[in-house]
Amino acid sequence: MLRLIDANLNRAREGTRVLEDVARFLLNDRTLTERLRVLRHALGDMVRPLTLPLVAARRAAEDVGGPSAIRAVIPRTGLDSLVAANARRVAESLRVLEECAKLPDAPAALAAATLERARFEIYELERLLLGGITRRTKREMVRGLYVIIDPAMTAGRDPVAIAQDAIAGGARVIQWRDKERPKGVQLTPARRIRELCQREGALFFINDHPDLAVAVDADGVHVGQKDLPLPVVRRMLRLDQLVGVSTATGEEARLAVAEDADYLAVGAIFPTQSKSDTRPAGLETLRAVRAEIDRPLVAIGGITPENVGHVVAAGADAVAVISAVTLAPDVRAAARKLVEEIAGARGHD
Ligand code: TZP
Ligand code: MG
Repeated sequence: MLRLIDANLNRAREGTRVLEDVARFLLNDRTLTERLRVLRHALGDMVRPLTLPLVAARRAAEDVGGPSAIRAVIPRTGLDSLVAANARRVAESLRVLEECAKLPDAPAALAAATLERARFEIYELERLLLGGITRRTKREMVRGLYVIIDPAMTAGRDPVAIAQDAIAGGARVIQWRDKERPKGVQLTPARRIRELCQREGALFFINDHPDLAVAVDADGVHVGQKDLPLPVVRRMLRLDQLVGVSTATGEEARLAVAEDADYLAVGAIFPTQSKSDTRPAGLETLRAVRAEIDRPLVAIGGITPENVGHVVAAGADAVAVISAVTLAPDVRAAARKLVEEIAGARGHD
């Protein structure tokens, strides 16, 4: 029994250590790192009285359940499968230890209740880690042309068709923004655009409404300074959904990052007719925010093919527009022109 306990304890601690390193070095997530560290230490503390007998019983080469058995179940294709494999490794080992703890001749130090709590904690931490990994991957996709579809700004045309043409012209991110109609009415067009985006590999955000973002399974939600605060929005979303935040000053940008926004919109860079209550941010603000913040930055407000080069030069990762695309007579050509100008300003293509 000592060998069984030792082998499973080592597997649980090694797996937790891998998860901890993913949280620390790849996700830079202090909370998750700390929770994993606490769990690993709790296991260590529990079996400290057993250290000598366990080490004396160890025969590492014959340990049960090596990692190869796990690899066969979950192919390693990326960070998410690494996390899933190690979470399983930890959970399985904890389960074996739990069973050992219930045996009549189990060492007194082995506490079944502690082991069960640790196993539930690992299930929860796995969910959080996987959500964090997906968000990190999707953040990288907030680049290039970002088109906001407002059904009141399509020159009478079908907003779904406008989204389709914008994507065909090269838009990589689409946002649904309806300030007028009830959410029940928005559901169908938002769902259809969501499907389009999924098919074409574009990201899809919902403006203002986290509940609608959950309902249509969007990649995330975009909120302004007067919408629900970011931490509240975060709790309403699935763990893998992103939150973008509108900012007009360095201070707002810093706060948004402190609250773990996935990307920041900065604007209005230029005067715009499309929104009445904008605050001027300008290229200077964009440059200043770029200098201190390494989350994706989306410039917004009055951006056209003529001025987009300055916006990219000031450090924008993505460029959000309404009128330059959704009011254009040829939506696809207007999107393509912006995409070409963005690529040209970046110095490639
Ligand atoms: N937020 C800041 S400016 C703006 C929004 C929604 C409007 C952008 O529209 P346009 O037509 O690209 O200037
Ligand atoms: Mg808003």
